[in-house]
Amino acid sequence: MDVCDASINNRSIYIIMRIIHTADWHLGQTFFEYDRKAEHLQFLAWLKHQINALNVDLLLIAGDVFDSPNPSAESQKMYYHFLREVTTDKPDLQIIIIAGNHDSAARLEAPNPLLEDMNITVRGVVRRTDDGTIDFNHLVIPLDKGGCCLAVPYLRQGDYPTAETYAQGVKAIYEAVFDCVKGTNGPVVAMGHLQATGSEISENDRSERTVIGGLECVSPDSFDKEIAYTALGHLHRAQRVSGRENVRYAGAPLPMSFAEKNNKQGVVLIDINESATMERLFFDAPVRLLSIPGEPLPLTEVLDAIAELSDGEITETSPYLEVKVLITEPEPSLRFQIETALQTKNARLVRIAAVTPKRDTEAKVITYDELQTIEPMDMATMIYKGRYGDEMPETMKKLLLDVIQEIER
Ligand SMILES: [Mn+2]
Repeated sequence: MDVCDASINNRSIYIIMRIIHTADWHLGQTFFEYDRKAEHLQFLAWLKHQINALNVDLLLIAGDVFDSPNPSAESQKMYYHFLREVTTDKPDLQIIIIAGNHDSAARLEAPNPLLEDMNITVRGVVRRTDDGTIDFNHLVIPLDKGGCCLAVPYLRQGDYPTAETYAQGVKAIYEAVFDCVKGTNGPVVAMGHLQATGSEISENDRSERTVIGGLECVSPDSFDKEIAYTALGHLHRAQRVSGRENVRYAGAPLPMSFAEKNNKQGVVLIDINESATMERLFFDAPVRLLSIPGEPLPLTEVLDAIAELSDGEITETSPYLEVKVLITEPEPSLRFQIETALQTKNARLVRIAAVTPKRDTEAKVITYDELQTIEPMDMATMIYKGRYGDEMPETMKKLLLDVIQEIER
């Protein structure tokens, strides 16, 4: 467990408040073709248990509740069911939710008239007053235990004051919203769905970039030093930002891609007293992500690695499997051989990553004139070498030559 302390500068704080910060649920996400409903339900049940067992006062959900702006009826049911149950079990719980870039801001806010009766507030849309100025006060939510929350949702262009860059616009809105609460009593907490400078994404993995989406980096200076805790969403790896203990990403509760397989998932528990104390609560994701072998290896060795996996019936908790194969020549039956080897195994194949060896990247430039005169056989051997890093095998050369001669005749 990592427990840290961050003193809250000079604000007179005498209230004790216990917060859980979570984000990036991505309800409705499918992992490759697999539905993750069962995993999400387990997380929500675990979260509900934590809230009750730890007597939490405030739940902050920092965006990307849903994976899609148009969530399925099933995903919405899961979400409302959770909200209903958790507030029934614990009527004094306050919940604040902001929209992320995956959510539809307006859709997430639509049930507010009903949710507000349950002490749940959703902020998705940045409102403007009749004269066109941003309604900063609307983003300030008073907290039951005293103090307030700056509930700033994911910001789209036009949501922030005029600025040269996105990052400057975001900074300006946080400063303006903080100005609204300056001098008031009680702790201030902030929320955001953004990418902060000095934060790390899991790995240089294209799939994660696709899931989180690239946002322009926002300086952590945007969050005033007097803010007791800033609850961020968007990055799936739990972390503090730029060494500031009290500016954090809770991380996603489920790994969203193989790049995240070594992350620890969970939520952050924050106690606000004279200082803010943070502790991570870990959720053991019910489905493991397996990636074999450690490094891409030729197919025969990959098949050996598959043979070592445990046998068993496929259930909804069987691991998701990625298989990494080093390809040095065309292997048309690759998928078939892998699937056959997996037949009795307790693992669900979701991806075959076929990797070709590192090769000279000096691509030979061919002029148009050369293209007119190049022999088909030379073209084929060149492309083969470029793709597999090796000479084309003699048997293949011979077969190809037969075909070429057949055509020429
Ligand atoms: Mn996001």
